[in-house]
Amino acid sequence: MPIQNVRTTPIEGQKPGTSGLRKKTAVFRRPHFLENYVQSIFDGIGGVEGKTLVIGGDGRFFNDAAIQIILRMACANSAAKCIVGQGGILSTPAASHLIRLKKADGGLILSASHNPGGPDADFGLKYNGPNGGPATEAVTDKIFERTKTLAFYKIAAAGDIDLAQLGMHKLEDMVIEIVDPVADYAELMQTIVDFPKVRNLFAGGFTMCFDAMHAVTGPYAHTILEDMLGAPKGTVINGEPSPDFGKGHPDPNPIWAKVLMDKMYGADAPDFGAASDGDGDRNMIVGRGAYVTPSDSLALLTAHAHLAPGYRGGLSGVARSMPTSRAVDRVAESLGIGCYETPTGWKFFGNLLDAGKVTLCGEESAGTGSDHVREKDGLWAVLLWLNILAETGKSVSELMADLWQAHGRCYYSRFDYEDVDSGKAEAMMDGLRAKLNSVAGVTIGGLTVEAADEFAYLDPVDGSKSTGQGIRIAFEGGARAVFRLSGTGTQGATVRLYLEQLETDPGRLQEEPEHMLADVREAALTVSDLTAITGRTAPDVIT
Ligand code: VG1
Ligand code: CO
Repeated sequence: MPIQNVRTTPIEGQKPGTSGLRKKTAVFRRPHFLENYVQSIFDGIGGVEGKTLVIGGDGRFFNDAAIQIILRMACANSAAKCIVGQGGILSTPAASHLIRLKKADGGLILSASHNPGGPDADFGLKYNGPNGGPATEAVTDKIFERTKTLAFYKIAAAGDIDLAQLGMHKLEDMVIEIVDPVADYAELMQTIVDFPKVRNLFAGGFTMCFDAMHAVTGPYAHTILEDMLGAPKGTVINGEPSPDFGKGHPDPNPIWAKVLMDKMYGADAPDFGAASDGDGDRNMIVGRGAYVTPSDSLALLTAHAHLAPGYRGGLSGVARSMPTSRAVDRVAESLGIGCYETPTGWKFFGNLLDAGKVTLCGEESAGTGSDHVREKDGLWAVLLWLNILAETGKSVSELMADLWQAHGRCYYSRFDYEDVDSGKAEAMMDGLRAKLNSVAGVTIGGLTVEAADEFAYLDPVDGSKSTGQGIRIAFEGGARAVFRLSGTGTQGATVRLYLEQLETDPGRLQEEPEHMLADVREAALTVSDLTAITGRTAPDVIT
């Protein structure tokens, strides 16, 4: 077999972040960069000899070329089989499902998620384990350690595989199966959501706009929403995946999904709007004139999931990432089910899901999911919403008003300060850290600090501990500010400031979030000295 053992040297900076390794595309295309990282993954998981891997990505620039390299390397490392989405396409949740369905040993997902794509933009790669979920920290640590000692990588000297051709292919001894990226996923959705009910909803004239943002969910949404559920053609917009996402920023939030927002707040707004991100794991939900924060969406889905066939028996428990608002905690309490608080990043939900401790989980960053896969799942969340809208006959804003009446409303907002000098961002976090022990009881800008700490997580399933997961400051009266540094950026540091204020007064449930969060924002800026230390007077993005 024409296997080459290529001599290489360790490349710095190959430490996986919140969700795999993300870098500028140009960095990924440097000599040996991708190859080193792939070999480190293979070595870090104990080799791939005889194993089956699922491979696919969000279709961004370099997706196909990178897949060809990965296939040649899997072959040279004696993998038995690779299952690849046609055209190299697999949404992140669909890849997770395929790993589980085909009982594969793991998968490689090529994506930088909501980051822009193109030769001058971002690329990413992550490894998911046999449960279909992102590698745990123990595994990513091993991969990173390997990147520091790597001396050789193995690659087969072979030509390209035609990724457009469905069916079985061979690369030396390795089998490559090219599969329809949508079919199995669509089938799974039908076991969870009441398709006939949602079809009736659309047949009755219910209108919707789904913005695929030129990213991977286009084909999934066309098939499921328009072909299977009978939503009129044109319901899905920007449904053709493109390597640079139509030069857009495929991040489903009110800033980047402005076209959809304008539609939903305009005169002829459809009944329901939704969007998904680059790799299809995020979702944005918006009703007619009613944006739903991801934290509230998680709470709403928790309250009503039993209306969908997949969750008829109720939920075993729920989990949210630490910065996600505590709205879901209040719903969980009323349902009498467990509620877990984990660090940011989907990898921390895997053990809870595997152990059956939780059924639903979510993050403030537009991620919601359940035990049907081991990734967050954008289109699934949209379908579950549709099921709930169909069952209740209520509008999005009516559902939200009911939820707030019953549980109070957690006003919520996230401020992102992007491309901050890393040293300054660290200095701000250090400054906060130094105050943690002395700040309780102190009144800042009218709010009194109740408790402050740096979040650490003890995994209740495997006992592993993750420290340094964000600084949280709780104030009396139900306000909270959380500070973290992003682990997905590719340039400088991104400071995330998460603000929350609980309101239970029935007369104050329809206020402007900006107004309701003014005090906690001031307190957070004061206690952190953010403006003085980073030089930033305003966030780049508010969601
Ligand atoms: C961000 C979000 C986090 C999410 C992660 C990956 O991480 O805050 O909630 O899990 O992106 O999502 P960070 O470290 O930048 O805050 V995705 O859709 O980019 O895979
Ligand atoms: Co994503």
